[in-house]
Amino acid sequence: MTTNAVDVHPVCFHDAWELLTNARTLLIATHANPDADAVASVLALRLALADTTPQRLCLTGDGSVPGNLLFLPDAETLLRDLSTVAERPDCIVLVDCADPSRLGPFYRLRCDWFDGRIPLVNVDHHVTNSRFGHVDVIDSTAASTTEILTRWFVTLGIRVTPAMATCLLTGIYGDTLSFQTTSTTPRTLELAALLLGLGAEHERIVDHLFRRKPSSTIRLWGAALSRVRIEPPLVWTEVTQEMLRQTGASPHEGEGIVNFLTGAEGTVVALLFYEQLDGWRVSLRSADAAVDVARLCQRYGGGGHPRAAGCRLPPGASARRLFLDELRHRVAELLAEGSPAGR
Ligand SMILES: [Mn+2]
Repeated sequence: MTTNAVDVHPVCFHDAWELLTNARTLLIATHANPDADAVASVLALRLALADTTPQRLCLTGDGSVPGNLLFLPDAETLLRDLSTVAERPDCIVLVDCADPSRLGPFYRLRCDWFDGRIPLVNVDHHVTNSRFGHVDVIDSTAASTTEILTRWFVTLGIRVTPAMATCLLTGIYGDTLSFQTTSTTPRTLELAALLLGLGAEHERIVDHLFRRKPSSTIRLWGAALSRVRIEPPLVWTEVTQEMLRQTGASPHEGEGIVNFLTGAEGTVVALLFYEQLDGWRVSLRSADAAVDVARLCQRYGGGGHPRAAGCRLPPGASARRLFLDELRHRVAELLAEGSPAGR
């Protein structure tokens, strides 16, 4: 196994494991609008702790699990009705969360659990992570949170079952879009190979993440792609509440659209605006290393990764237009600053 200077220190792995295994009741949670890495991280950690920590409450911040992830081991048993959570856990582990507020509805419901009195383990790979844990298991060079979990288990000699391997590889496949993202490193590929060797179900993962799709997804993509605006260096479209109603799709079915738009001829940043009840959720992708969209999003209270990030905007077309105008200026500046030889 390759190691390098940015590895999580083994002491962190030990400290975090000790906290989790000494807990009587443990909450394992991830962000709202969960993606494959988020759900898979919760499930892998739940399985890893099966023998040591019998009482594990597992949930996503909004109680949702995308339908294409229900093939994962016991995914259907994640808690759906967040209001039924009563008992205070004596330890919490958040996975794939740059900040506890990323839990969304659950954070608002139980914000007193995150005031520092309950020991908190923070396992994440977002460069914008606010290091809020009592133990932070953070590596922003990891391609996914499950990549960190895999290294954690390997380092401590925790047995990785085929079911765990399927979860862990699913997170890597999801966050790297099948090893396409620049976050994919030799270590990512080595760990993926290791997980395949441990019995991860490759065919099922690829099938559920990248092939199967409901017909509502096709209709939603059709509607969103028909509204694409190519305004170099930006390309953008939207998923409105009206489009969701007309196509019968749920919001997460639009998640891949922004990746599809990335790299459109003449453009550098792709954006997808999701209409929410309280404004817009914006998802951004950069096709150029000189443009760090996580930093651009931080100016609006958002964050993420250099090439894939998000933020929120107030409702209305004018807020969106202002954002697009400012973004166009910033991107042009960044491109002018970047090395001309690089393009
Ligand atoms: Mn992730």
